[in-house]
Amino acid sequence: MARNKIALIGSGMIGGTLAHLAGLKELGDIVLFDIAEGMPQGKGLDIAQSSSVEGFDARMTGVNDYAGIEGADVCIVTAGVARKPGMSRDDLLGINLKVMEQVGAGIKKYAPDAFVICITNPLDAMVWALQKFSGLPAGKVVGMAGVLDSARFTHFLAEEFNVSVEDVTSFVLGGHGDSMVPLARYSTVAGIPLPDLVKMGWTTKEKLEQIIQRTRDGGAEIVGLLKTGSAYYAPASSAILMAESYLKDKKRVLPCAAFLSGQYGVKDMYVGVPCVIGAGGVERIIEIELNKSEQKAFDASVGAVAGLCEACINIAPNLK
Ligand code: A3D
Repeated sequence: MARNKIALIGSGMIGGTLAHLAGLKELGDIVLFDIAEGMPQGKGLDIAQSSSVEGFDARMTGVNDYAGIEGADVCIVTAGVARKPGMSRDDLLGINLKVMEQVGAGIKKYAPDAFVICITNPLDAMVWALQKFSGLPAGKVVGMAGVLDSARFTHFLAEEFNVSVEDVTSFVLGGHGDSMVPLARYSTVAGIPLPDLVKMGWTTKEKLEQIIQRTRDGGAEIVGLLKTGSAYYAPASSAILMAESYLKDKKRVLPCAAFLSGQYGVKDMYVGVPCVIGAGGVERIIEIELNKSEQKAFDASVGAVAGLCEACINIAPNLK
């Protein structure tokens, strides 16, 4: 059987890390695409030279022409600009929307059968625009955000409880970042929900609130420390998990920005919800019942995403 082909559209900090991880996991042959000449070629060559040391077989190719992504099974999109200190994700909207138009056209022409994972910010609006620009089926275009947000939540919870990250499951809904909705009652340590752990004295309500806020601000905390860009290791790991679930038909249940056509009462928008990712793309969207306060937080998150989509339509009326 021929190897899968994975196209990385944008070969910056996340793109390079994606290539390295996809190689280490032998997910397929990798094409790094970027508008910067020489950079995807250089990164591809560097990673390819690590393969003999690490012992993996994957062809790494760098290209500046969309023809190079032809026939890709998976496209992971990070093209655009990342945040600098003081910038919000939404400040990136105007610039990255134009980038999504080019990327969408490239995927439509050369990789119309691919499973597309968008990472470019502001995520929920960019994945929505990318699906429209590319014309691919909505179930084959998803946004990566929830896996990262829940990875951050899980990490902080494991630190608080001094237990293995493997025994913590966390559950987030809604838009990426500031408006995300962590669901404490569905987040567990070895199956024990967080509210029970508060009752058992493992932590306090106040500490839990602090952890939730730190999770919401997780991206900004790293931007503030790095000063020159945003997080890339954990975002890359998160997108690779989604790609692997698709390529291996693992049917993992992962929080993704998925196209909603009435689920949760939302239509024609991408919002973070739990999805089953398998060979069919987004095979199922899981609708859970929300209590009053969760519903209020979810509605606020949906409102924030709707505002971003409106801003996109003002710039590109053809998105309507
Ligand atoms: P960076 O290292 O700047 O890489 C972006 C790359 O895109 C650069 O190499 C550019 O040359 C390239 N690029 C710019 N315009 C185009 C174009 N028109 N066509 C093709 N390539 C182009 O950024 P990064 O890798 O750190 O981050 C990439 C994106 O991911 C940014 O928008 C971030 O805000 C976003 N991001 C999202 C998350 C989520 O959880 C959703 C997390 C972290 C970063």
